Amino acid sequence: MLKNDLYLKALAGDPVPRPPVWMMRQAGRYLPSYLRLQEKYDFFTRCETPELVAEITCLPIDEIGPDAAILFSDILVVPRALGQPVEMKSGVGPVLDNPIRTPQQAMAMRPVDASQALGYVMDGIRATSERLDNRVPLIGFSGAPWTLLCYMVEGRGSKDFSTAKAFCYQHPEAAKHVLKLLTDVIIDYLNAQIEAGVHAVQVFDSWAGLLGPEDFSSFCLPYLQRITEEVRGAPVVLFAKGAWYALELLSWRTRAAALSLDWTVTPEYARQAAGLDITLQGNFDPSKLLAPVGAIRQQVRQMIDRFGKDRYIVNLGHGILPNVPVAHARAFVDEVRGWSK
Ligand code: 1CP
Repeated sequence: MLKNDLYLKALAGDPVPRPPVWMMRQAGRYLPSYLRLQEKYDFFTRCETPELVAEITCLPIDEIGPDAAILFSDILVVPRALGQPVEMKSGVGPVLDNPIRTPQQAMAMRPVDASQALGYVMDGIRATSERLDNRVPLIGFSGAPWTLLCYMVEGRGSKDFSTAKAFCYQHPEAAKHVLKLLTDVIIDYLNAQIEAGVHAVQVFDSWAGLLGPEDFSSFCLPYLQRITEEVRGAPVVLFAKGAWYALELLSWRTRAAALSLDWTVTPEYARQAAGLDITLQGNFDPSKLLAPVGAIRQQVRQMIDRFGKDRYIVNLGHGILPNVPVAHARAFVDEVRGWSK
């Protein structure tokens, strides 16, 4: 039995004494204890070694105290499993081999058995569950098809992913072949994570906002719909960053338990667009964790007052920044833990 099930209660829409809190990318680069491990092991060694996955996933639980843990891994393990080696270059970010640049390359792609090819993630989940010892729920995750396609075509991070977008506009059939293949693999991957013990899964569509509403409906929505329909046994949270215009569609046309919000929408707008039957998560501007602690605490209280305590999960609007002082992250979480009406 979980000792703290606030996060799962909020996802189910059950009333809670206070909203749960966790931070996107909470296991990463702002924690000195993480940076020490970063010096010792390269990135994918950290992702592939169950004991390291368990240790890193639990760092913020021990040091900061959020109400959920997110598995230490990366969205780019999926392109890697599909045969595109990925290198994490310091100061540059991810660089992928053999980017998809022709329709022939796209059509030649074949799916893999995710539970086998990504078996090390499932081993990491089992090791993490043991170490967490039911203190808080464990969140599994995947990149969304669109966001993974962005990296697989562009070959690296980008501000506009214009090579990836050009590929979709020039070769929509080939792009959709890749999106469908990714969707199949992601569904198997998330189901395998659930079987291995995660309590909920989050789908990161970090680059959804690069598309306008029509292209979102063609390159993102159908695949997100299928994921929420075919992932079984745990709630699915969708984070379509920047796609504020799609909140209504995502709420009504998918089976997501929750929508994660970036900081460009007000609580009132998000609630009105999404309706009352879905949980909302977010949406503190990650840069505001650089404000003085007193201001952070005050704005967190205001955010909860505006979203309301139920059907709400306190989080950032995107990943925590590397230059956030640990004390500020702690103040953010603390303020929520001490909240009462
Ligand atoms: O060596 C390092 O520590 C590199 C930094 C790092 C870390 C800590 C990367 C490289 N990935 C991760 C872990 C990670 N990535 C987690 C684990 C949980 C946690 O840290 O708490 C998660 C959930 C992710 C998800 C992820 N990776 C996303 C989606 C969320 C988001 O931030 O939008 C994306 C887009 C990535 C790609 C990626 N991996 C790493 C970097 C620097 C990037 C972004 C590159 C870019 O800007 O395009």
